[in-house]
Amino acid sequence: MNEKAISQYLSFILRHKPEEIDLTLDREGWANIEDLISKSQLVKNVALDEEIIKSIVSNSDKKRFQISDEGKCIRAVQGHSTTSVDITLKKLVPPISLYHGTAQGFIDSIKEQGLISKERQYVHLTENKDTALSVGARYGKPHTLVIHALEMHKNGFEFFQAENGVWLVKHVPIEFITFQ
Ligand code: HQG
Repeated sequence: MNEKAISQYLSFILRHKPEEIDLTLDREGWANIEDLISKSQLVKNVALDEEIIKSIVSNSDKKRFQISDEGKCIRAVQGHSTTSVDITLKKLVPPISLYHGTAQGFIDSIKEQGLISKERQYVHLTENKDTALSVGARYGKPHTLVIHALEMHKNGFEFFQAENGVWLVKHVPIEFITFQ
């Protein structure tokens, strides 16, 4: 496997399906690195070592992963669907506007329901328009939506920011979305 494939594998295990290799994540999402290496080999025949894991963590364009201070554990900083994880996030006042990247095929449904988190724990928002475009392009013709984040916050919605800067919110009702 090349680094990209290993990064996708780590995202899958650390965000979605740790049970697939019988790995335990704590509430904060941490997994023991030695365990991850031995169980990946045993169950999936995926060959990992500390060096490749640390290289992927530091090269991740979106800073998806974090190594614990003492160097023994790894976690994904956002994007989880597994309900075994509930990361303590910084609750912050958001900027006036944030962006959400989506695809053409979802627009009608978003116009009815607003933004929902689907399988993940949160709706993901970004300060960067280009990031939103590339996130949306994963599912088809991309669309960038403007989210009136500060207005939402004034109306009682809680905003969190993950370690890598991604903004997280549980739901975005339609009245706070501008469709461009
Ligand atoms: C859409 C990536 C229909 C939503 C990125 C999105 C991100 C609706 C898709 C992170 C809807 C869910 C998350 C509604 C939302 N009706 N469709 N009511 N509400 N949607 O992958 O935000 O590269 O779960 O617009 O950088 O695309 O993996 O979420 O298109 O931070 O590290 O449903 O994943 O990071 O898709 O991406 P996802 P997302 P990584």
